[in-house]
Amino acid sequence: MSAATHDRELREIIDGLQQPEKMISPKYFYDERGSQLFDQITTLPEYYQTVTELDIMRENIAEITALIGPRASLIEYGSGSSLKTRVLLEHLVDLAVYVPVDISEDHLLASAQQIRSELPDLEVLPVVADFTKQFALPDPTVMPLHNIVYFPGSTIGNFTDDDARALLRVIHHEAGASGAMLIGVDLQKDPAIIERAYNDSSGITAKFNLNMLRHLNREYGSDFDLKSWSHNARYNETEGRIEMRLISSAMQTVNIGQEAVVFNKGEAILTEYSHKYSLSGFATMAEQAGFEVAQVWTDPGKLFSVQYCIRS
Ligand code: AVJ
Repeated sequence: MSAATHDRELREIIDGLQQPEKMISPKYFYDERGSQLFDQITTLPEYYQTVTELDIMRENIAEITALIGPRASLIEYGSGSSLKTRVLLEHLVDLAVYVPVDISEDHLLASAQQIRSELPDLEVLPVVADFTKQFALPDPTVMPLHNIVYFPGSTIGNFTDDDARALLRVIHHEAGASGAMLIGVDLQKDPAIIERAYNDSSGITAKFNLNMLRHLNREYGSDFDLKSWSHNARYNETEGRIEMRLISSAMQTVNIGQEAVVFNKGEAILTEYSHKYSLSGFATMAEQAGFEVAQVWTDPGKLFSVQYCIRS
C-alpha cells in the first residue's frame, strides 16, 4: 500500500472514531486473516447466504446464460474466487472477456491466475480499483457485444440506501448502453434466521469482527486491547438490516495516529451494516438508479435472490 493511501485510511479511521456514534468501515475486516475468516463464515450452517446463492445459480444457470447471451464481457465486482463465479464462467456462451475488479491487488491477481489455469481459453483482465467509483474498463482482444456487471454475495447490503443507489448508478454507467447487471440480494425474512447467521454457534463471526482491531493495530499502529472488546450483532427491523458492533467492556483509551480515543464501558463501534431487502424495496432502489428488474430467481424458502437488471 502507498504511504498516501495509508495516511488517507488512517485519517478515515480516526474520523470514524470521532463521530458521535463511533464507526469503522467494514472494508477493514479484510486483511489476510479476515478474508480467511470470511471464507470460514460462508461454510457455517447458520450462514445460509452463500450456499443458497450458489444453489440459485446452479438451478437457473440455463435461463441466466440465455438472458446474458453470447460474447458478453463479464465484469465482476469482487475478486471472483467464489464457486458461483465458476458456475457462470463455465456456462456462459462464447464469453468475450472476464474482468474481476477488486481493491485488494494480491487477492485479485492470485484468483485471476487460478481462473486462467482452469479456463486457459478465456481472456482474464483483472482491474485493481475501488468499484464504488468509476474506473476504466480494459481493452479485450475480442470485442464484446455487451457488458454484464456481476455483483454477487449481497455485498450491496453493506451500503446505506444513499450509497447503494450511488453504487448502482456507477454500475449502470460501467454496464453502458447495451449492458445489464446480475446481482445477489439477501432478502428480508424471520429475524431469528438472520440474527443466527451473524451470531454463529462456533463464534467465527465474533472472531471476524474482533479481527478488525487486530488489523488496525498491525497496519495503522493503534493499541486496541482485544481482550476488552466483544462481538454484537442484531437485526434492526425498522431499517431492515443487521448492525454489527464491537462493544467496549470497560472504560478505556485507545491511541491511534496522534489521537487518543476514549470509550465508556458498554460503548460501541459500528463495524458493519448488512441490509436485507424486500423484492419491491430492491426494485424501487434499482429503478432510482436507472435499472429495471427483468428477472428474479429465489430459493424455495425465499431466503436469497439473484436478480437480472436492465436499463429502464
Ligand atoms: C460479504 C457483506 C455480504 O453482510 O453477510 C458476514 C459480510 N459479515 N458475516 C454479510 C459478513 C458478517 C457479508 N457480506
